[in-house]
Amino acid sequence: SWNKNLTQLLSLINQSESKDNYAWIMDRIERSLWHLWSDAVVSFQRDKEFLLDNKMRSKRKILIYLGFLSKKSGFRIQQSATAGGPLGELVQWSDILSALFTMGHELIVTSEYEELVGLVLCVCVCVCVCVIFIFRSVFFLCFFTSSLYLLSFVFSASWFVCFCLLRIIDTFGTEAPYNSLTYSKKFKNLKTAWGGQELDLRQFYTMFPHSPDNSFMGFVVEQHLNTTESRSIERKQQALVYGKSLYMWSGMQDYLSVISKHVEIHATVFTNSNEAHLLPSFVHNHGILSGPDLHRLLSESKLFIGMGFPYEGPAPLEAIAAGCVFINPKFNPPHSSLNTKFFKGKPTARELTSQHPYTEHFISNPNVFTVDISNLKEVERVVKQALQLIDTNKVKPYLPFEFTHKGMLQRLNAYMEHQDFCTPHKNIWPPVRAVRLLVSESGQSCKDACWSRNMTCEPSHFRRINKPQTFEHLFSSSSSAARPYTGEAELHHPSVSEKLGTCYLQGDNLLFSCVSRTEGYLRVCPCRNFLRGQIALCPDCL
Ligand code: U2F
Repeated sequence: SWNKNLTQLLSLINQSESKDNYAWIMDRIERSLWHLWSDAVVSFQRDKEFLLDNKMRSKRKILIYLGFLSKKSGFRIQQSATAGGPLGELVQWSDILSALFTMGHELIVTSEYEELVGLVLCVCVCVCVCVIFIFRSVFFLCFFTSSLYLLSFVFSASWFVCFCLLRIIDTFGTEAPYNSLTYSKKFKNLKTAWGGQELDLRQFYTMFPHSPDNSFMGFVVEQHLNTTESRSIERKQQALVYGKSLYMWSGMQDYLSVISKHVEIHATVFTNSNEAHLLPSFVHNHGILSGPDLHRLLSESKLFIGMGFPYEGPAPLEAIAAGCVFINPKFNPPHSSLNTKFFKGKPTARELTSQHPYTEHFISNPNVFTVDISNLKEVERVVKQALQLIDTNKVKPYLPFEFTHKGMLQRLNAYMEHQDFCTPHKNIWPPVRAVRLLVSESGQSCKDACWSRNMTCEPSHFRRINKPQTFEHLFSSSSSAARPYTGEAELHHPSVSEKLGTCYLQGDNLLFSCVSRTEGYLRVCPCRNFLRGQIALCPDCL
């Protein structure tokens, strides 16, 4: 059944040896956000929407390991939370804990390695003894891929049993060539400390729906003010700059000066007492604010100004939900692990066309303007246009459903109920009826091919369609269709070569990929439709 007892959740976290490191997380869970989880459940029950027949939902034992919060990791995430350090991950961890707890699962939370060893051994013994009954009711959530090496050591003999139970929270995502050890060994630039795990790519859960190959976990966008309250706040001729650390401001003087001709510039940047003079003189700095204060400031502002970093954080969604227009710096050429230090060593070559690709592609005008910030004329034009749209009430606060409490509960519940990486052939999800086969253009990825027909690539069906019959069905007139080449381990298979019309099956299950593409090849793609505002799910997925 659903669990609305906040005290129980907090005491569960409090039992952890390194509980001091959970202060920011506890604060987010405790303050106004908690009642919103309960409201989301009530609203689902009232509307009799999906899943709420409790008999249908299974209660699981979930071990949650937040390795980065351990004392030994030395990352000091909690300590830097009020000094401009990364908060995005803390946001997501708080929300995952809240959502799983609300859903009524039994949680064990730890971030200390020694504690983990005991817990995992205990769980693995159960798994080995009662594998058939237990594996579907145990669910591991492990943070950050490097922790996996530690875990594999702990699991030892039980590793193969436990492997399919892992869920990895992986902010920026993992792509097939980095995930496969054999393939990544072939190319020097594919070997990374975070890759080579050889899991099903959907066992990696990302912050945004970066790629259909991984599962989109997401988080909840915080909204402090109810609509009546926020309507009564008067929007001033002001902009808030997105950058809570001083180093993010380097080289931004000219860009911000142009904007400051039209609006007053505000900031929430952490500075030591001797650093305040490093900010441009026209900036009103509030220092790092608490969630509610930040949201009030957003509701009073018209623009939220990106400066290129941090990449893909929660703040632009909060600003857009508060009614600001987000000025999103465009990247040309796009930033990726091939050309940007921040992404070096991350197991993905995904290209960011702007600071915040989700807002660029899924939200866009009038809430978001993606602009080349080195082109000051263009910046000024866009700022004027955005201000005019706000002043004429043409910009409405917007929050995609997938970032609401209900959206996250719906998604996570579907994953918990349906994703099965232990016997994936038996429990194929989404069901076959949700999927359509499509042949891409030459050199096009399945992600793009499906998207061009208003669908998303569905990687869970690659294995099922990787058969000669698929080609016979798709290319009944082609002579080579009946005899596709097998055993070819290339990222773009299953596919057809444009010149020769030769058909290829994928020879390595670990290389199935929605995002891969090669000039001269037409990809064979499983695509599915999706719910409005919830790309991870489809009508038949619930
Ligand atoms: C992203 O992490 P960040 O922490 O840099 O992401 P932000 O978008 O700046 O903000 C995270 C939260 O911090 C809050 C704000 C957001 O919910 O409301 N906050 C605040 O409480 N007080 C303030 O004064 C300012 C912000 C991303 F999420 C990570 O995954 C990446 O690793 C990182 C680097 O790209 O960027």
